[in-house]
Amino acid sequence: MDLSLIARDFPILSQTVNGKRLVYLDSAATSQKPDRVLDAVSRYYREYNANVHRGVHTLAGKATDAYESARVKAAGFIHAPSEDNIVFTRGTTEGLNMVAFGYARRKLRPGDEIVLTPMEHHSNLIPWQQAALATGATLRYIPLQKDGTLLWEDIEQAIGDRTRVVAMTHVSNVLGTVNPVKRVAQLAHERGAVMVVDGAQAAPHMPVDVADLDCDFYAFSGHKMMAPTGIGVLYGKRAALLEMEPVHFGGEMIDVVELFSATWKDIPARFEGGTPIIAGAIGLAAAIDYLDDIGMEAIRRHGAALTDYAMERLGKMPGITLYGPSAPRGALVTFNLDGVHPHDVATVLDAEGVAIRAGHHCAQPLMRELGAQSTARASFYVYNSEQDVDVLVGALETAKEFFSHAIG
Ligand code: 7TS
Repeated sequence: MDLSLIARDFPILSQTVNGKRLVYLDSAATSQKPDRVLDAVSRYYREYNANVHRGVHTLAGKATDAYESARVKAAGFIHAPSEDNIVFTRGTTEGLNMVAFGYARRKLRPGDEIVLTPMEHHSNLIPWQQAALATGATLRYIPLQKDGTLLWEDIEQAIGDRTRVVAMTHVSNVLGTVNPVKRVAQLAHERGAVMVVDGAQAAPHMPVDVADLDCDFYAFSGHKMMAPTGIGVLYGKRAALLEMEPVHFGGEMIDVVELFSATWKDIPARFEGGTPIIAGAIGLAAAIDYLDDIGMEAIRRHGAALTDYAMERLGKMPGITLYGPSAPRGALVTFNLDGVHPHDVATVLDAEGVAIRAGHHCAQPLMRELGAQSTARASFYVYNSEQDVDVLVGALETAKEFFSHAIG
């Protein structure tokens, strides 16, 4: 597939913003959606909108088939052994909360340890703080190297006999660091712990094989991989899901209900209380088809090439501080323009039609480690090109000029 033509599939990208061609460099926050996904969602609402699993009428059957085939598709996308390993969620945040509250909180005892890294998104940090508070378990952090990576010796030291959970991001949304989650999962298992992976920034950008990683849980969000907002996936090993309690109780998830008690359906239905995110799952299936047609390995290579190019160009600009390791890394660059607040940088870039994110990126502890209040971040996806990076660099030159009084 010719990647240079892919942007045409995304209607939103053909607009101008502030009189300039829109250069969307904020896909780590949320990706844009191709026609195929928009059409699939629209078709559901226009042609077979119905609730799932409960109606005998034709539309209900069609909707149920589409919803359940999305589960099969999601399983295939991450090489899960079965669709029963796939719980549909609202996104990564909900998936990680389910694990922390439905699984870990039941298992943790005072003195047990939860091992994390300082680069975690708040979604993979606060649920564990809460689980620790509720159970008397303690949090332990693998220290971060200056270049934003983890040392294997530090990982080995942090994961001990009291570790019950290791929760780690696959790819950092700030540093771009790719963590060795397969090796960590192996170590966690040797020490009697479960491995929980935050895949929010990995699943959209590289081939993911949960069977090969051998992690116990893997959570990701549809909206960062071309699907609508409000749909995500929590993968769990069968044994782990069987030990997890539901956190949402109500319709759809029950087997038999008495006045004073109830029993649950099998996994994964027991985790999907209430009317599920039907349109979202259908959109996710269309997004997976679209990504598969391009090929996840091609997407990974494209992101890596653009990131290398951006690192090289930004690295040559005086006054720019870059954060995170060199390759391998996720498809993003995080930086600061010396003496200028990233929000001001982002505002000047916006006037040039360039959309980036500025702030703490939901990783306040990491910002403290980096000694930065906040940072600017440009993130790429398959619809971005080297030309987009050139526009970014040009807009940064404009910002530098604009703020030259501030940076002397
Ligand atoms: N984990 C990581 C590594 C993330 O990057 C994000 C979202 C989440 C979890 C949470 O995902 P959600 O879909 O449940 O919200 N990250 C970002 C970001 O970097 N900018 O905006 C959202």
